[in-house]
Amino acid sequence: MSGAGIDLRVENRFTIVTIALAITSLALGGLFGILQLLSRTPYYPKLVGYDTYYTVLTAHGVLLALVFTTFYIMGISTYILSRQFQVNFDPRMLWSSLAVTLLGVVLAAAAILSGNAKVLYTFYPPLKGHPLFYIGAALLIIGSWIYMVEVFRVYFKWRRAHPDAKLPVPAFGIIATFIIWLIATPPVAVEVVLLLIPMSIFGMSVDVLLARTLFWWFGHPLVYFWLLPAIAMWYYLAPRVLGVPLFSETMAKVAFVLFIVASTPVGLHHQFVDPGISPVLKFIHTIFTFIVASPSMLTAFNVLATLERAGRARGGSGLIGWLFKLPWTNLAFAGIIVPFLLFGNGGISGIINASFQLNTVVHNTVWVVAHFHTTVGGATALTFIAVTLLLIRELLGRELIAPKLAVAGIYLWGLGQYIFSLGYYLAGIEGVPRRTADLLYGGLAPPSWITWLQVGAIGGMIFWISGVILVGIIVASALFGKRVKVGEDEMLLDFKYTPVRNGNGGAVLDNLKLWLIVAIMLVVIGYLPTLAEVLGRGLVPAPPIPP
Ligand code: HAS
Repeated sequence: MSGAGIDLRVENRFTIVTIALAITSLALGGLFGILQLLSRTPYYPKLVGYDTYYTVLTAHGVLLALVFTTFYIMGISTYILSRQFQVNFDPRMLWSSLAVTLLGVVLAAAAILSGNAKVLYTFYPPLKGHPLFYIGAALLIIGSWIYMVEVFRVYFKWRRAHPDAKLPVPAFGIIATFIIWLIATPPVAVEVVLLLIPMSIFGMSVDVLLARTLFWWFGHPLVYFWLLPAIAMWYYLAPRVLGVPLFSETMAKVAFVLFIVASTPVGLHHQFVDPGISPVLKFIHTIFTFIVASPSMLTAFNVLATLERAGRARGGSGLIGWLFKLPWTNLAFAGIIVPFLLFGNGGISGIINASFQLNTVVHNTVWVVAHFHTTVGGATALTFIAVTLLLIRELLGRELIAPKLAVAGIYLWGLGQYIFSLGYYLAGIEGVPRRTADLLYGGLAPPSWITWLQVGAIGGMIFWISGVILVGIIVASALFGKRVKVGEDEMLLDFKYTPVRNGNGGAVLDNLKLWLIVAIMLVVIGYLPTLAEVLGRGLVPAPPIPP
């Protein structure tokens, strides 16, 4: 198996193994998802008890938000960059990064599944889990760093060979993803290694505000680590499926640059109600939050304009006539448009989350659960699933066993998430709390809570069924699909790129070192005063509490 020149067998094998691990995490995480959804919905079957609920919720969040995404991004980044740059990855770096990451996942999963880490995927202290959970988390980060170093080595090797070439958009998105990872991950490593591992082993007391501030320094840019590979694939796949160029490659790169520079100094928007941090600093992070929302809106425009260009090229006319000319039954198109529309849903609720006053209404309610199921569970996860369906044919050389059912599964996922999010947005506005096993409150819960939670559960069951269908098709096709030889001209995901000379404006956009420096400066503006304030008030360590 090679792609357009160099021998890609190692990269292909790594992509197959990591995406197989990602899909396994998706399946397990999804199983925990339906267990908790039904158990927490009033008058639905209690499949798990209150105590197990928090183990199941921790497993669901860790397996999907952290494990599924990390493995998938390692795999698809290797696939994309090796083809775009025609540069081989170092097998020792690939497999050692996977080994360390996998060891971390196994240790954390052992702690969770044994019921000794009911700390949820944000592992806020003073809740204390088993040391293996935190050691596992640290290894997952270290494994991702090993991989990140290799990504940058491959990029610089390509850049040295092509100093004046334009950086292609998909590769730009992947490199931007890891620049954000480079800026975002040190604080959570400090939190886990210097605070939480000593807390879990020696019972050390931990300043909760400091730990949360370090976590959210990492926690929001984490969402763009999840989002950018999906957006990079929208930008690449849409033109290939539709037969028209992307509306604006420059706009795509401006969006990635804005993600790089503004994704990190925003974490206080997760801490609007935290005491001990001044409103001025929270307001500064709010400004950066609205800045970092803008590249998503550029993406909205860029993708929609590309769709319109394609619809009109196919004979569409009038204000919306072009919509009906788009290939809605095409698997690759469905795999772009449904995640994109889900991101419209989740992104707009993110804007509401980020509005200081509105956040006090929605914070810690199931509104936020609707927000992140349509973002990471919609835009990201569904794009990753759709691309996996395409890779089965193009990388594994197997036909999908039920391609039409796969397309239906993608639309069903979208329908289910829209119904789920409707129920949970409206329940959230009414104050229904998240991360809570019993929502009846001994019969005191308002009737409207019950109605909207049950609407959410119907949507959740629909999108869980679509997940079973899609994962089932992925596994069955990978194992039993009819073998097929896919010609290079048939490939949608060949990511082939022949270097072309950059224009002046393009050279500025491609100057990633410049954007890294700007990003670091903005992080200093956002976090130096924040840490000074948190540390300056005198630490208030809280003794650990076993969950
Ligand atoms: Fe978020 C909480 C704010 C994007 C994930 N977010 C979370 C959590 C997760 C998460 C996992 O300000 C929970 C963390 C926890 O456990 O506590 N988020 C934002 C903002 C954005 C945003 C402003 N989030 C994401 C993405 C995620 C993600 C992306 C995963 C991939 N988020 C917050 C805030 C909180 C939060 C607060 C804390 C809440 C609290 O109090 O706890 C922005 O980046 C969003 C920008 C996007 C847009 C949409 C662009 C539209 C597009 C398509 C348009 C489609 C059209 C077609 C026009 C502005 C690209 C029509 C279709 C329609 C349906 C309109």
